[in-house]
Amino acid sequence: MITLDANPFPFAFALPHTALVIIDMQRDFIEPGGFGETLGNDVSLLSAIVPACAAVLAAWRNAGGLVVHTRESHRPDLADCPPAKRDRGNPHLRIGDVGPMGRILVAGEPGNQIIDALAPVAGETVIDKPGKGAFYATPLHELLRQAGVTHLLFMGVTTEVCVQTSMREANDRGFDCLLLEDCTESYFPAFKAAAVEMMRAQGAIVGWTAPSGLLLQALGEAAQACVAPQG
Ligand code: C5J
Repeated sequence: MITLDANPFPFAFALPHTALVIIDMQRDFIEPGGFGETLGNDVSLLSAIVPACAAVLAAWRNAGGLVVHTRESHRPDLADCPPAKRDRGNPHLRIGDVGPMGRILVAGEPGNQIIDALAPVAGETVIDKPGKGAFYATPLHELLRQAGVTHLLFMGVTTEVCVQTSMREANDRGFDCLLLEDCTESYFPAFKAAAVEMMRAQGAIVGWTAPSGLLLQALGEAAQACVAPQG
């Protein structure tokens, strides 16, 4: 077992039964010219977490942990994008419109790809999700169940939208969830702070939170223990 001195109390997990879930680290949200910017947001806030996410991903891969990436993405005919979603806000480009990185939030378009620094490697699962939650209209629950996963570590964007929705969905499905605080971001810093607080409040009502340094340290110690000579 690995135990992190998390908030509001320690979070213990077994590596073979835990997945790292990386929410929507796709060009549409992180890079200029995508969905995030068309909604009027400063995308540089989100790109600032990429180094911390990359360090966790590298350590988790090194430990042999299961990795799941998600992308917020719609079919080219937008049959899975209801007007209740497409008509929101006042963006200069809506979902499905052609922008500098191809059609906004449409599967297969350049903007829909996960950023190079966190690109999936062979064997990692990529879930295309039409909603904000990673479980809605996707095979994720069944996939995790078949893999014997009981615990989830979350990172990605945005904290109060797709990350929080996915954590709430996961919690309702019986998974113990931890959010890596410095590996998630919002276009609105106050919303990130509030989301982190509300998820771990009331005795981790949605889940735990911890800085990624604690996970990196624990994974390093676990690796050391594996190579240390038996006394
Ligand atoms: C948003 C997301 N913010 N991935 N999507 O629309 O959080």
